[in-house]
Amino acid sequence: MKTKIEKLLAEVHDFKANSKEEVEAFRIKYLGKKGLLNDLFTEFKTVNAELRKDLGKAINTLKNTTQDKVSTLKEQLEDTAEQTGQFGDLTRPAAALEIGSRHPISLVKNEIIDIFNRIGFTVSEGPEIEDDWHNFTALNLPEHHPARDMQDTFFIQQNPDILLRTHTSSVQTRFMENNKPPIRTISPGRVYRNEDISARAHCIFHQVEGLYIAKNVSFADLKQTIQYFTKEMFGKSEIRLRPSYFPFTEPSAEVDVYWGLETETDYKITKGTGWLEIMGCGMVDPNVLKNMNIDPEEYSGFAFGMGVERIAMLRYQIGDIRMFFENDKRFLSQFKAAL
Ligand code: 2NL
Repeated sequence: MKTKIEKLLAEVHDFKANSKEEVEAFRIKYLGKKGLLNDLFTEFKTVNAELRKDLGKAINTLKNTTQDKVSTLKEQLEDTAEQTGQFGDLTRPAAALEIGSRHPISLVKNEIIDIFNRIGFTVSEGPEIEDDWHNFTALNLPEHHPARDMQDTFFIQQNPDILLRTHTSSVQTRFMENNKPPIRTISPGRVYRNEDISARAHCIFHQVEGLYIAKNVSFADLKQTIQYFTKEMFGKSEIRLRPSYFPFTEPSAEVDVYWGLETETDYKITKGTGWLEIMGCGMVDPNVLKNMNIDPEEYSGFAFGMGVERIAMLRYQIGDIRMFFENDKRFLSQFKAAL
């Protein structure tokens, strides 16, 4: 009997299992009601007194060893099930996260905001659905004014008083209603014009307009401010101001920056002149100040406006404005590293 027990003990020691089923079969074989150990205990009852102590010890050792073996194997199998089972290998490297990127329009808009923040301009925002007063009339564009044809307007439900803003000047008329001079603010935002879509124009685009109203603001202040901006934005500070017309400024000017004629692209985008138009500006028309209850005898101001898409196209050498609105990931993912 002693040899039988020792043989079984060696078997238990050497037993290996690959599944819970195998462990369970092993448990039943040894520890079950009709298992080998029960057989041993039955046989043990017939053993004579001399051998009882020694054999009893051996059977107990076998029983305990078998029980330990079963629980150890069960634990091991559960651990591997967790590691390689339904969740796969939990120690494997994680799948790479797809990191998004800012839209180039946001990048450029934020940079413009940054540049003007540094010289004391705050950011003001307003509604995209506007009324006639804030978008047109207050800006020296009364009904039937021929300049209203300069921008074709989207109206809301055929109501001629409610429209999608055609420029963010509407934000600045609201700002002047609610704030007294000195005023130093820029208004970035989306604007709408009923235009045919092409490589150069879109019916939805973005603007940043600036407004500065205080005592003794002069055209020289305007020029210096714009020169500071072109230096910061493009690294170019040679500018020229060409006389122009806007209903809300007098005098008005178009701003050109000297881009250079170093590359073939420079030739193409400047039509061989080296100069590039980047924004419009002027001294706030006294009529606009009066409309806003600001005394033009006491205060003067300048204003400017630029298209963010145009600046972004120059900045990143993008040839077609429609790229900004297509949300093609191949285009957008190129701006991951930018700012
Ligand atoms: C352009 C030209 C301009 C303004 C915008 C403005 C706003 C107020 C009063 C006077 Cl509240 N002027 N804005 C002035 C001159 C030009 O924008 O080409 N924008 C894309």
